[in-house]
Amino acid sequence: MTEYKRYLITAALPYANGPVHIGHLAGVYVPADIYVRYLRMNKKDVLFVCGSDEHGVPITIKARKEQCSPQDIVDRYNGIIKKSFEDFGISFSNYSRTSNDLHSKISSDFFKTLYEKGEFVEQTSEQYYDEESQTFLADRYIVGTCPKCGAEGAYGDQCEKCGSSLSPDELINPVSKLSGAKPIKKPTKHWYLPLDKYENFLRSWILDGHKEWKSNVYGQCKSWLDGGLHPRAVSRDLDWGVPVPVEGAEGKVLYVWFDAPIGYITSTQECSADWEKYWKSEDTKLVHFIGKDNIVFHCIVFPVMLKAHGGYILPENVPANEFLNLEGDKISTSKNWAVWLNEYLEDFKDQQDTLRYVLTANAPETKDNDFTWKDFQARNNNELVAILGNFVNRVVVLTNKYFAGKVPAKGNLTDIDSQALAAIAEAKENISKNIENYRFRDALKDAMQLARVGNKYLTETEPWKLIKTDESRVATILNVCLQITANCGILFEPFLPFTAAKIRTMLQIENALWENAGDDNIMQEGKTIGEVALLFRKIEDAEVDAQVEKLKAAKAAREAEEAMNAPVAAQKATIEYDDFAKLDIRLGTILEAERVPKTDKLMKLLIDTGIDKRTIVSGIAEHFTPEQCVGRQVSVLVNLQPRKMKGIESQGMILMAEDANGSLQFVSTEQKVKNGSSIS
Ligand code: B3M
Ligand code: ZN
Repeated sequence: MTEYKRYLITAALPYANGPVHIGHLAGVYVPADIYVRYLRMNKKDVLFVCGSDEHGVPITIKARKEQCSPQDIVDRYNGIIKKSFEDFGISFSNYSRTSNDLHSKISSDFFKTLYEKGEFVEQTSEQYYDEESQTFLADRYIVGTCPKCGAEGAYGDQCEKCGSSLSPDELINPVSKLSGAKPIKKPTKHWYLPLDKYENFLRSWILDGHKEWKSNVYGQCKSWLDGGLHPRAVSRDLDWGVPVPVEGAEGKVLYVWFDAPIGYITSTQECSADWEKYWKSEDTKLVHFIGKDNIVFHCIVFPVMLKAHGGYILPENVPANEFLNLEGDKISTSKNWAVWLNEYLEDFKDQQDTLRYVLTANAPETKDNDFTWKDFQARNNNELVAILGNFVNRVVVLTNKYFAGKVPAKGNLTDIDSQALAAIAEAKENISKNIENYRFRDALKDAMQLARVGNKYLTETEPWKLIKTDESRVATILNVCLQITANCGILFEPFLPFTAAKIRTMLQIENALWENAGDDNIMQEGKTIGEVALLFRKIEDAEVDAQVEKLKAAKAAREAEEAMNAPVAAQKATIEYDDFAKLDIRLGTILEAERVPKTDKLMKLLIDTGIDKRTIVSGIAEHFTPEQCVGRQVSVLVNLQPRKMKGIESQGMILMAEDANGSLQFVSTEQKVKNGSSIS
């Protein structure tokens, strides 16, 4: 690895509009933390900065929904996020927030510098405006049909379905997210960063200079560049954000994607008086850990900002990951389909490393991957418990039992011993190489391979059978095992810091320096070890089943909430009284109900209308079972022209309440009413 004097590692600033979930962890924070821990273990000078991204429309939308201020929202989630990162062992040097004063000043000054250098293009253009709520509809305040994939509900800045980034003008049938109204166009002035002017610089910096970047990252940059760059607005008409620091910009703030990456600089300034060295000196290696939806901002927009400003270094690498799905579906904060870190930490106390392990072993490094609770359980029980945990436990217990907790003599090594010991140096070398190349999944496999070798060696040599007859052979075996265990206590540190620390405590190893690993005589004869401690516990079926149920329940609750809040259909055109008077609506009781064969939707009902008993076919079979229908009173439109459905004549129609989601409910009277009573 090229020698750098210092390292500045950034992890994407999470939006403070919800807790952090496993998708964020797998994509950004776990790999970044592995990398940083590895660098620190190699005695590198490292700053690892992050913070909450507290501006932008997702936050103001959430505040509006909860009828509180944006500041309330970011205070709440910044607290939750910060604490859960700490508890999970993400070892930031500093965790800042973009709503603090220092950040306001730094991002404002940054803008001013570009402004004074004449780097912006000022332009007045027609933008969508909601007359009802008197606001311009930036980014997520406007929704419509995606022009690329046709999905409904695409946002003004991005379609979550196909991932395309969009501008509000591209949306088909745009509506205001605030009022549901059709927006009008109104002129407004904004400042644009002319990315197109920097195309040559970007081409030579990325396409020629960074062919080693991950292919997903390089490929996205190339397609942006080949598609042609355009000036990008860096201001918005909003009242939440850093005010645009120039005259004539009242009511305008910096675009969240302008101030957020500057948050990395703020966070660095907060934790180091030497911050300039980290940002301005060519012998610093700057690496941005992000998810794939942030590639354009970190590889194109922010570098152009830094370049236009002057004096700053550029990222050496941007190892973006793909997405992690959950139980086969896309993780979604808005649909409440996620495993939230703060909840995981409550449900699985002291099991941070199990999640770290699963997310790394299954990291979406080269393609989207799926997290399932069954896989989580299997990896915990079959890998962590059965291999690493089992091995370490047996070694510590046997050493305490046979040798009173003292490292026994190595003695004469046979082939099988030497082979097992050889795995130590090999593991160290492979892990180092893979971590340095951002292949954390492979690196973890290499570490696990060492535990596997140890576990297999112990099983094959069976010291418990030899102890009565050949104590010196048992000494050799346990000495070899202790060397492997000790190395696990160091080599697992970047991945499983809680577990590695426990191993080191058991073996009384003081520090976790990378230079100490790879040694097959790290545990010297006569050294005392400590008591055994539990590394991993088995996870039961009931626990993971409960998690799947919890997921489904959370999603259903959100759907119900959305349906409750969805705008109701507009009133229909006015009718004459006579039109209404023609309808004959009666209360009736469902006597019998059965599904119509070979259909999903239709239910055949026999109804006592008070007038007669008649058959009505109704499209309610997806919502109710026949048992739920029988005995219910319903309103029946009795004088509707009879109609044949699937060969059955339906003599009327039952009336039900239908919400925005299309879910149906019986409309019932407070008390039973005589069948045949009319509704008028
Ligand atoms: N908050 C987007 C995200 O969470 C954004 C990252 C900012 S990094 C400067 O996906
Ligand atoms: Zn789309």
